[in-house]
Amino acid sequence: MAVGIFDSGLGGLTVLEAVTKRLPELPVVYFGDNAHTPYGVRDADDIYDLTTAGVQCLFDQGCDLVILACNTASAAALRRMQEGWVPHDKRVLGVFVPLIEALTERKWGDNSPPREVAVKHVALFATPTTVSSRAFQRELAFRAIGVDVEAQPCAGVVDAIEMGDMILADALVRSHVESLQRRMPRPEAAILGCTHYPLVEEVFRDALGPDVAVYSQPNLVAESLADYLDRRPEMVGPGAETRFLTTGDPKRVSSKATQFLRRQIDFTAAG
Ligand code: DGN
Repeated sequence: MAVGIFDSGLGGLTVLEAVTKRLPELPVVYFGDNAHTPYGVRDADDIYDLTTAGVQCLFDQGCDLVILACNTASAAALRRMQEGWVPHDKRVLGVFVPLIEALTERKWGDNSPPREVAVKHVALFATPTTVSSRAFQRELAFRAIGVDVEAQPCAGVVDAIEMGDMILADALVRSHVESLQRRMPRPEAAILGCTHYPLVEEVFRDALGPDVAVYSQPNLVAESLADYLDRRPEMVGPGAETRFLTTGDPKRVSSKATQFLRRQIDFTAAG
């Protein structure tokens, strides 16, 4: 039994890298819906249909636990999937909660009432769909009070990364940071609320300056997963193999993934 990692494209590879580093013995199947990326401009029903199709494919591959390593899919589809679609013997988890828990210094499953936290001004960078869902603000409101969140929809960044145009991605990130700083000049923390953004994390850090604490998902998700599996060892079986599936052209997707991760990655067609 393996853990499934789902993304609309290549961004979830940043989570996969952190997971395989933290849990080298874990068998993992990665699913990239590259034929339909980007999700950030699609409507919620469309994202729900695409996400359930991808997660079903991972269930069919023997994954009983699937991580939606895509904030856009988590924002638009996760709650609906958990409420009416996920079978009782399977789990689908999103990527917001580990990040919000780190920001609010809470442990997984701590359901005590919201409380004052040290960080008061938070910048959120995410896709237009994630920003308009207000899902991060909702999760934050469960755990913390008095936090002011200024959200910047980062149009175009995912597309530029998926095209491999890192010069364009760099320019777009800097202009989105500038635009946010006009509304919130001095955030104490910044959330990178899209799994593609760790690929341009250094640009965010550079544009935000040294005084802003940057919260990025891969390591936080890997740590939460390790903790979760510690308590539920029956959810995974032996074998450290990692497999990569895509709805796109496997040759083209493999070459981009190899370029991003700087190691050979071989995708096969999702059946
Ligand atoms: N990596 C996805 C996310 O975390 O939102 C990007 C979604 C997209 O396809 N735009």
